[in-house]
Amino acid sequence: MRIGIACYPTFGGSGVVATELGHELARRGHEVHFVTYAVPSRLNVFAERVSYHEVAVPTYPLFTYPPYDLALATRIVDVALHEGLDVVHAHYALPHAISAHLAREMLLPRRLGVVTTLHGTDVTIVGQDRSYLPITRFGIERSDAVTAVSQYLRKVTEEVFTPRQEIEVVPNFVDPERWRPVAGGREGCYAHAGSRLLLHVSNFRPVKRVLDVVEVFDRVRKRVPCCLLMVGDGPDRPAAEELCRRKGIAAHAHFVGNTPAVETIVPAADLYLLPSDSESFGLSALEAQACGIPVLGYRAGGLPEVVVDGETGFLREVGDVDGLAEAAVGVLLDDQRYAVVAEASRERATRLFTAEEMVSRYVAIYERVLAALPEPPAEP
Ligand code: GMT
Repeated sequence: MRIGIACYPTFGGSGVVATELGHELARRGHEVHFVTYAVPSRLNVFAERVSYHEVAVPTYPLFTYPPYDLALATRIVDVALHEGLDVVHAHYALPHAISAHLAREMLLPRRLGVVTTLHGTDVTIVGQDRSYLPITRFGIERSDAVTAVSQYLRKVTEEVFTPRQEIEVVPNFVDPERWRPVAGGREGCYAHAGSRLLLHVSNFRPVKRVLDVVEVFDRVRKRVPCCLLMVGDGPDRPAAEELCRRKGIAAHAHFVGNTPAVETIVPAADLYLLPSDSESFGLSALEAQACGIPVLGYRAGGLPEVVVDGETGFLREVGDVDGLAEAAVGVLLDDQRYAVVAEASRERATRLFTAEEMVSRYVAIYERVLAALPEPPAEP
C-alpha cells in the first residue's frame, strides 16, 4: 500500500506516533510518504520506503496568516498523483483532516482514502473552541475512518461532536528495544551518587502543569536526596524555572530544553512525573514505563489507561501535589516495592502496547477504507 502521512513534525506526541507508525509500516513493506512543513523530529529520512515531502508555504503581502492548510492540501494532491497514494492518514484533526479531505475532493474522480487519528487537544481544547468546533466536526465526519488513541478520547469525541461514524480506539505503542531499562542507567544524567532523579518531558504547555512538577520535587527533596531533570521547552518553562529559584532548589533542577535522544535519558530516571490536568494518552508515560520507570500523574483523561495506580505508578486527583510527593517518597524509600513497580511498568507497557498489534490494526483500517471507496468511473 502507498500511504501518505500528514502530521506535525515537532517534538509533540502526535508527530512522534505518526513517525513511529510510518517507520513500522515501511518495515512491513508499505511505501510511506510524510507530507509536512519540516522533517519530523524522529524521522529517519534514509529508511527504506520512507520519503519526506516538504510543504512550502509561500508568503504574500496580503497574507497576514499564510494558508498552511491550503498548501498542505495542494502538496497531498501532488504526492498522491506522483507517488500513487492509496490512503492519507491525518494525525491531529486540525488542519490535517481538513487538508486531506480537500485534497481528496481535488483529486476526484481519482480515489484517495482519508483516515484521521485524533490525538488529544484537537478534541479536548482546540476542537472545542467555537472558532474551530464546526470545522473539527466536519473533518471527523468526512474522514473514511476515525481513530482515537484512548477510550477516554473516544468518549469525549462522541460527547462533543456526536459523529455519525464509529470511532475506533487504537492506543499508541512503544518499541521495547528502543525504550528499555539500561543497567547502571541511574548513574549520570544529573543524578549524583546517592541522589535520585525525577524526570519530566513535555512541551511545557499549561495542560502539563509543570509548576506541579516543581512542587512535587520540592516536597520529595525535603525527604529524599534527589535532582529534577526537565526536558523540553514551551510557554510555562520560565515560570517553572522562576519557581525553582524562589524555592531555593534551582541548583538541583536542570532545564535542558529539547533533545531528540530522549530514550537515552529516560532510563537514567528513578521516577517520571506527568501531572497533566488532561492527557488523552500520555505517550511519554508509556515510554518511561517501558524503561521500567514508575510514573506519577493525575487520575485524569486517558492516563489511567496507561498507568495502573499502585501497580505501574501512582495516580492522584488533579492538583494533589502532596499526594504525589507522598507516593514518590514511599516508593523511593522502599527498594523492594520500587523493584516490583518498575518491573510491572515494563511488563505491562511492552505486553499491551505493541507495535505489532497497533500497526496491524491501522493496516486493517486502511484496507477496509480502500475496499469501501467507490470505483472510479470507467475510462471512455
Ligand atoms: O493533543 C495535544 O496536545 C498534542 C499531542 C501532541 O502532538 O503532543 O499530544 C496528544 O497526543 C499524544 C500522542 O497520541 C498523547 O500521548 C498525548 O497525551 C496528547 N496530549 C494531550 O492530550 C494533552
